Amino acid sequence: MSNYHPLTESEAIQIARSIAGIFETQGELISREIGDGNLNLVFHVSQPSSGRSLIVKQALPYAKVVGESWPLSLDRARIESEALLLESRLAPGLVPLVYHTDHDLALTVMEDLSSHKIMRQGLIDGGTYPLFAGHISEFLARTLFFTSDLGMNQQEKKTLLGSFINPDLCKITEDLIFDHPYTDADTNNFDEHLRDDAKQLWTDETLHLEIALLREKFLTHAQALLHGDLHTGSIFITPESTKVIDPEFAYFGPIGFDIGAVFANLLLHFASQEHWTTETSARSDRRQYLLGTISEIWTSFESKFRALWDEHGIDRVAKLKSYQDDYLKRLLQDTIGFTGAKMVRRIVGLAHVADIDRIPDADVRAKAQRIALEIGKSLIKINRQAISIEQLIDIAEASVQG
Ligand code: SR1
Ligand code: MG
Repeated sequence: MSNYHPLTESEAIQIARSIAGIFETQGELISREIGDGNLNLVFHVSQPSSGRSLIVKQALPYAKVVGESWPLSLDRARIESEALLLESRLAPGLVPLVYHTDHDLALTVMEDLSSHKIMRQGLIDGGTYPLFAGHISEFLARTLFFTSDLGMNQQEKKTLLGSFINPDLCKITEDLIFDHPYTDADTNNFDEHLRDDAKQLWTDETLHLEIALLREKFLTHAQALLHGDLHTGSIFITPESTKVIDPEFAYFGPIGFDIGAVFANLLLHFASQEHWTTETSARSDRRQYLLGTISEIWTSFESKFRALWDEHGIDRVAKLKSYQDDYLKRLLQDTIGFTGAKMVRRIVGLAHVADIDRIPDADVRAKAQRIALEIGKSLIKINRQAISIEQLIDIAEASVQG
């Protein structure tokens, strides 16, 4: 019989107190529910007298953003904690430490990263993160390579895949990214000034074909264990440090989906510069910084992934240089397609991004939204022809010229 119930703040304190080695025995603990995401409760538990703190994250049995009418499996909390533990082995220092898990209560107790900022907010505040490209490319290359058939025993991979069957959370992605934006769905959510733009999405058959192909990849291509929701709200950051959080959407899927999530959110921020940077040359510099970061992430990811393959590749058949080249070309194409799909959904679909939604002036917001839509649609349309990351950069640059 499950012991599950949503925690109160005082229960969060009790659980936090039971974790050895964090708090001093004497000294009051304070708990605050700080969850601002779409799905979970997040308690920040601190001890003012010692300055110590931790996070208790608990899954709710429904999507908080919609309400109890949208039930969600609590198993995602187990998936999240197991993904965090695996990622911390594969990419040490790039995820929060896990102190304790309780699958019945669907909770994970973990390191408090309040010294960091959520990257989306950091970017909105004008932050620059010179080490980010190196950190995230390391995270991506190592977690994705070592859970793929290239870097992991293929029978063990099949067994591991069984622990990351994540139907409810995959369904959210299948619907909200690869279906609803392309039809007049009830869940869609867009400013009325975008109605004609949305209608175009609903009737564009060229786009629909590419989305169907990307959706098929998401449904069937169990290439590696993905984070599954790697937007800039799933990254805690400082100029020196990067920590990837929230892998509750983890499942075995196409590698390009994770890389595309990072690129899409950098490009959404690129589009939002219509508002956040007003002076023309500063705006152009900021945009070059974002595009430079994307370029560096791809280049570093590719060279790290190739180096891991050369050093740790487990498969004789996969040693062929021409196979490696072909695999990386397909990863780039998938990345570009998923980048586009993840941009479009944030403009017309259910869940948006603060970078754009917080633009107060409707005309400026509309301009940013249309830049994002244009980039997104173009990337989706060219994905299968792409041979270089420069094509993504050119499309982004063209969207703000003239
Ligand atoms: C109902 S959940 C909406 C979105 O929030 C998450 O962060 C995922 O991106 C999901 O699609
Ligand atoms: Mg999340």
